[in-house]
Amino acid sequence: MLMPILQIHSEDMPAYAIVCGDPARAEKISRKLEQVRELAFSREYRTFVGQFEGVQMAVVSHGVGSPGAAVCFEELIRAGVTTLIRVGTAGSYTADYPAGSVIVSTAAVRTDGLTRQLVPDGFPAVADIGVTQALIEAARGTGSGTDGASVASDAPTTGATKVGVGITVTLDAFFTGVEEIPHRKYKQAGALAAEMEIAALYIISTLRGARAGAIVAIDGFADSDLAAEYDPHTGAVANAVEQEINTALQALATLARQDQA
Ligand code: R1X
Repeated sequence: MLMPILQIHSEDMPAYAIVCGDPARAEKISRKLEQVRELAFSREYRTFVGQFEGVQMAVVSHGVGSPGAAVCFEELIRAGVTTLIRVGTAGSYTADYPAGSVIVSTAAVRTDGLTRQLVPDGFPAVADIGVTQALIEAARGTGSGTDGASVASDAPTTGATKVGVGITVTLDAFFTGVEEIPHRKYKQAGALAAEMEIAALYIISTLRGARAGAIVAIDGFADSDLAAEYDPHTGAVANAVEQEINTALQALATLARQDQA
């Protein structure tokens, strides 16, 4: 069956998918796969399939923001994907996790408009516990590891990359207007970072019976003046992105092997 917006056929789709915002990043991730094929590049949605450690998986870009990303998540699940991991970027709420860190998102605060049109207020946007555990273990190097960047399981860092685990906030507005976004309250309440798509991923996965998790590379501070200070194009951020990609690939392969056991 042809998915009308992603322009992919369900017959070509594996059960496992990495999703990311940037089509260029999808292409970069796809280079880590074997027997890779590009299935479609429709709007912001670029789809590759291939194998990682013998596991057939897809890599798909979903663009910026929850409504567009939701289209991607819905069509992937309709096409037969059952496990999704988002690899993204986010702004940090804490100096404990500066640019160059990575955070595994256990749940997302739903400040977006999209999920309000899908489920009632108060319904939680939560990650799948198995996917989250696989991400944490891969990030901390207790999994089998994809490269030399892993460290001991009790260490909170991976090479130069600090690994946090906790709640993230999903926003719609990237650049602010005249309304205040209550970053201080999210931070005081314990959220670690803010981004723009995880709530959509978790709500749609829960609604449709798929499982999902997310890992984000920190590329700045969420409550700083973005126009003046935001520079995601640093070596530290690139290193964290590389780390989260390897972590997600490893976690997805581990989950697939667990499913087959
Ligand atoms: O999720 C956010 C969005 O997709 C984080 O980065 C993008 C904006 O640059």
